[in-house]
Amino acid sequence: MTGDGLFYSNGSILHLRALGGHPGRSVEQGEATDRYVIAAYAVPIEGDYAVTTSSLVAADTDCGDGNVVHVYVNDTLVNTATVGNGTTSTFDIEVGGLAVGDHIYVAVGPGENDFCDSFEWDFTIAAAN
Ligand SMILES: [Ca+2]
Repeated sequence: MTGDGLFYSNGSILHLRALGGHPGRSVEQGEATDRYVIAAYAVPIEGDYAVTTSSLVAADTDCGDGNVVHVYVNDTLVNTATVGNGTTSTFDIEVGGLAVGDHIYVAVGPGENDFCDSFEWDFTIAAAN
C-alpha cells in the first residue's frame, strides 16, 4: 500500500498508511456521512479469498470512543468490528470465491467521533488458489 499525507479539507486529519491511519469526522460531528479511510484490493486471479491475520489497534488512549472496521466485497458488507479505545480487534473473514476484477475493501471509520482515532493495523488478503 502506498499513499500518505492526505489531509481532509475541513481540517480533520483523515489519512491512511500501510501500518495505520486516522479516519475523518462522523455524522455526530456534523458530516453528511461518517468519513472512512478505505484500502481497496482488486482481485487479480479467480479463486477463494480471505482476510487473515488482521488486527486493528485503537492506539491513542487519550480520548474518544475507538474505531469501526468494515470489510466489503464489492458493494456487500461482509464483516464489521468495533474497536474500543485502547483495545485491539480482528476482522478476519473468509469471503469465498471471487472473480477477476472483484474488490475487497477494508474501511476504518470514526464511530461516534474522530477524537484520538489514530490506529495501527495489519492484515493479509490471502488467496487459496
Ligand atoms: Ca472514534
